[in-house]
Amino acid sequence: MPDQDELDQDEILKLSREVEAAIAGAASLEELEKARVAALGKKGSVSAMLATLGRMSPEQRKVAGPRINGLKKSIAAMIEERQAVLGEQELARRLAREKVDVTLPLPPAPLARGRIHPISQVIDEITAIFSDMGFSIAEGPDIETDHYNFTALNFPEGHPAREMHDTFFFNPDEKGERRLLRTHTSPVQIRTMESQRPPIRIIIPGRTYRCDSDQTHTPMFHQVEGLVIDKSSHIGQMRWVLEEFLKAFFEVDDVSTRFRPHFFPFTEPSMEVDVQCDRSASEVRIGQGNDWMEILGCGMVHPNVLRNGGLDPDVYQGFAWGIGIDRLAMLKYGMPDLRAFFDADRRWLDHYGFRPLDIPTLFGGLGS
Ligand code: 2NL
Repeated sequence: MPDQDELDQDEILKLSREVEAAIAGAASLEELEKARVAALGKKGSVSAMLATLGRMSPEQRKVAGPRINGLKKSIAAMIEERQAVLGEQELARRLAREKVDVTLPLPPAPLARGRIHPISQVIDEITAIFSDMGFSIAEGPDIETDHYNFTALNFPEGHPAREMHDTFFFNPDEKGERRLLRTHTSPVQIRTMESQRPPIRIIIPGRTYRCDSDQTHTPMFHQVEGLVIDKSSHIGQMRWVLEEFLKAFFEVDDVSTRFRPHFFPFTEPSMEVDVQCDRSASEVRIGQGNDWMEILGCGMVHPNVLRNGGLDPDVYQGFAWGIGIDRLAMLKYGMPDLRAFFDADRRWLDHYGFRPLDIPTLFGGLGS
């Protein structure tokens, strides 16, 4: 029969091997923590063995005490060692798992994802072309008076042309005056004549409004008008300016045009301009071909309009024109339905829109 000391020795050795095996067998920090609690925790095996010291005789305690405490220390040291090893293994696994592939393409930044609306693009293109010819850009209010929208532009009171414009009128004010949404950008030209001395060379791109809505008309649309006033402005210059514009805008070397007599109250003579085109392919090609397409209206500024703008028609003469921007955009970029312009459909804009940093210039290419 072994004496008490040997028995303790055996039990201590046995427990030491068990705990050692549990620590060595812990495959993760989590399992190691479980092994630590099972041995050194309040209800752990080593703590239970320490509690037996109280029931021993002083002599027994003298021998067993340092041994059990030694066991506790060596276990703590073992756990620490294993903790370091497992910690490093876990870090290595995480580093392998969380690696970043720097060769993957970046998701596009907001500036690269945004798109410029084709109308804004076409306005920028038109602006670039006329700026290059020495024109300035003028702008004015969308809400106008009857005077600037009609009277000053030589529309007589009660003239049928006023009705033809399908004007949006506001309710009359206290003085009985009715404001309106401008039906063309021409009021801006009158305002410019009043505020600026000739020579005048301006273009006015902007929103215009008419109470009309079907497949080819929207109640709000865009127009660019041009005005040149000097002492010797003439139709020959007008034809040159318009043909240069059409060549630059449609990016072709040559255009053939046809100036047909027409009527506008604000010009005399007035003309509509057709441009030669080819409709044999799926898209309309501007420049050459067997067909004609009406593209703009123009004329020499009516003497009454010069007078209404504060200029003496015996000293000054000028020419002016107006073009629909929306139709120009449809023609150049092959968009079949005008109404889609104002639907705010992201998919449409992703397809037909332009990149914000590709600003149109004559040297860099307008529509590139
Ligand atoms: C068209 C025709 C045109 C003008 C606009 C104009 C302005 C002033 C004086 C004289 Cl202040 N004319 N503008 C002249 C001729 C035609 O537009 O069919 N536009 C879409």
